[in-house]
Amino acid sequence: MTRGAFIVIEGLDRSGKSTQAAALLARLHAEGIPAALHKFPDRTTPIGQMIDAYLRSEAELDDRAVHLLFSANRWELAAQLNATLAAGTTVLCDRYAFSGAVFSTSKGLPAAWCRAPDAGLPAPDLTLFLDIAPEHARARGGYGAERYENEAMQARVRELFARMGESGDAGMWVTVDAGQAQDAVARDVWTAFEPFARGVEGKVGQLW
Ligand code: T5A
Ligand code: NA
Repeated sequence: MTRGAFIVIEGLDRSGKSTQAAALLARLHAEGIPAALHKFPDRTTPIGQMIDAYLRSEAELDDRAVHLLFSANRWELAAQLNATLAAGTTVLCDRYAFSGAVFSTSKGLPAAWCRAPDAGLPAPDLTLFLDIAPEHARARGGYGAERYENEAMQARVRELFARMGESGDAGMWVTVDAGQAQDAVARDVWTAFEPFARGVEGKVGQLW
């Protein structure tokens, strides 16, 4: 049976993930492909509100505690995500477990510990990594408003994302040059997505 494709969009802060996720969703709808978009962290749930307060520096949380909240924020949507895919709808996720592992590891937590809570989550069929130099991302404005939005952290995150893609644990991983103009990025995103446009055969995988 054909199911929907599970596509994750990852990248540094300000790399254009939300912009590209919205553009891809609009194109899918225009082409008559059923599709839904989720964003992590999902700041609308009670867990997401705790994460939001932490990111805006309105609350302090232990590094491990907030890591587990980010993971729980994915788990609370996992069953719905599987059901949506099974119903034949393509799911786009703006950030996912790769952000979870990479950001907390960048803070100094052990990599294996960081990955453990996300083990068993639905695995994407394709991850699009929007790659941009931190100094280029910063020039887009708004940088510095939230925790982690500083160049030293972003440089570590970029390095760890690159290693994640090379490790093979992340499944199919395509790096897109997010420093280009918006429509050039969208064109590269579509080229990578196109093989999945008619859905996917077989079960959804599991991390990691
Ligand atoms: N995090 C997240 C964890 O630590 N653990 C986890 O498990 C998860 C899921 C918040 C933080 O949480 C961390 C990672 C983050 O530090 P978030 O809510 O996704 O995560 O916040 P950001 O990634 O910071 O979201 P941004 O909105 O900043 O970045 P986007 O979505 O990458 O960028 P976007 O599309 O909003 O664009 C940013 C600006 O650039 C312009 C846009 O118009 C906008 O002004 N722009 C371009 N300009 C020029 N050329 C282009 N090609 C452009 N594309 C977009
Ligand atoms: Na965003």
